Amino acid sequence: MDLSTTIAGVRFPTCLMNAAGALCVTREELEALGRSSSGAIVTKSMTLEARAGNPEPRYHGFPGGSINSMGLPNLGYRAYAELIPGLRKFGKPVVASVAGFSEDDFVTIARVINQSQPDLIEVNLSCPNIPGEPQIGYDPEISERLLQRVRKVVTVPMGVKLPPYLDPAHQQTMARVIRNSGADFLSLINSVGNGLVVDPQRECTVIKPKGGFGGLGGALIKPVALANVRAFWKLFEGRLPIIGTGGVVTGTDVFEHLLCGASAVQVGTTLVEDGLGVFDRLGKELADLLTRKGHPSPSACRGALKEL
Ligand code: RRO
Repeated sequence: MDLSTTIAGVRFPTCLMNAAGALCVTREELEALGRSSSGAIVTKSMTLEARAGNPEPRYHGFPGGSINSMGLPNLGYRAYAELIPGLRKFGKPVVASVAGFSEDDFVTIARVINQSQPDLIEVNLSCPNIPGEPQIGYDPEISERLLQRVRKVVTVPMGVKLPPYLDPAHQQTMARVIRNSGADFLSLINSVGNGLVVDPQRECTVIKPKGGFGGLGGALIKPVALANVRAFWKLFEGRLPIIGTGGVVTGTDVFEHLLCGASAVQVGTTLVEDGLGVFDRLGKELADLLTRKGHPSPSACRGALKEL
């Protein structure tokens, strides 16, 4: 079955891809994504300068999901600007994830990265793991100003990676921000920030930074991810493409994201846990499920969730 999808006019050979942060920091990792069955190469969120990230242990997987406080380890935007043209040979979209510590950082990075011609830019407003730095996406005013500035320097499609919102009022406010910023797509959701996982045996935290607090991912966040995909799908009446992220472990999870309104799906925790073979498995599971249910393509069931 053809699992391809189109987002903001860009064709993806399959609707499954890595989430920013998962196996996508180094040239080797990005090229391995290029050779894999991922439908895109999404980079690690990049900052002005290269960063080693937070002290280890900073990622912990467990049966229900994962907790991380990576702290934005990345090569710095200049390195990615040099790498991106060479990644295009893999024949799939390259998505540059842009972060920063100030509004000016985002604008500087976006301007230069845009010139290296990724197929899309994803603006990360939702890193939960920098000590003392609140998640930008929880401040609508700063988010709007920042996005409007970035929009002015970006000519490729611009998307926004948002944190999870747990109240419809917050989703409505952010939908207004997104509308006013001219974003071309949304990626929903980043990890559920500042969770805490405890090891009762050792009576301690499982990651070191920030006293053990970190972003939650994997199966346990699926309902929050689906709720945000669905809420924004409705707020934009299906007219703004959404990449669903959160809790994708099986082809059925992908299907649920599609039903809620996603045009494509990113895989984070399960990619880190299972490796690059996950895209073949998920693709097969999704194709089998769609065939069994009589849906001709992923887009045929997009947003088609029935309400009781
Ligand atoms: O690097 C991280 O700690 C990180 C980032 Br930038 C992000 O956006 N989401 C996340 O869970 N971890």
